[in-house]
Amino acid sequence: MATALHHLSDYDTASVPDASNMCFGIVVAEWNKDITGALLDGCVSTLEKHGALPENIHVKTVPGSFELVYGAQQLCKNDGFDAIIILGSVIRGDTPHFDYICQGVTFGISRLNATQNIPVIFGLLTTDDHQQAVDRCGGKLGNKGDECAIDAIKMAKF
Ligand code: DLZ
Repeated sequence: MATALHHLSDYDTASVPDASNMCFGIVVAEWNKDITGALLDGCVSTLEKHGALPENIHVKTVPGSFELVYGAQQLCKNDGFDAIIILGSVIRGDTPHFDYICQGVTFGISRLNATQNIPVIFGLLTTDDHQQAVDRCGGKLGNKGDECAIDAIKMAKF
């Protein structure tokens, strides 16, 4: 079966606006921190590559991905942000916990996007195993954190 690969090259990176006057909030989960730390590194370096100043990139941590919704909602109250990014990694286990967390975060972030005035970018890796997550946080399938940075800059200019 053919595999659809989504890389940064799928994006129109030539038309990314200058981010030097933009301010970003990032909420990152501690669970699977080897993965989420790499997502964060990619996200911050891509924001800076497009001009964002380090002092305009504000990072908050939450314990697990389920708390990303609360964290993003809190940041939405600060109208100084041009965009908010959530970063997490949920890895399927033996119980339905994975599905509940993924559904909860997806619903919660969708609701924020429909009700708040700041775009919230969805950087949640939802994988069947650890290796699939490694592949997507700077491995052979790129870095979801980089993609989220591009999304955030573009949506800040929407
Ligand atoms: C409990 C839990 C489990 C089993 N798996 C993950 C995971 O793979 N990724 C993640 O970010 N968080 C996980 N958590 C923690 C929940 O997101 C949450 O922190 C707790 O249920 C407390 O609300």
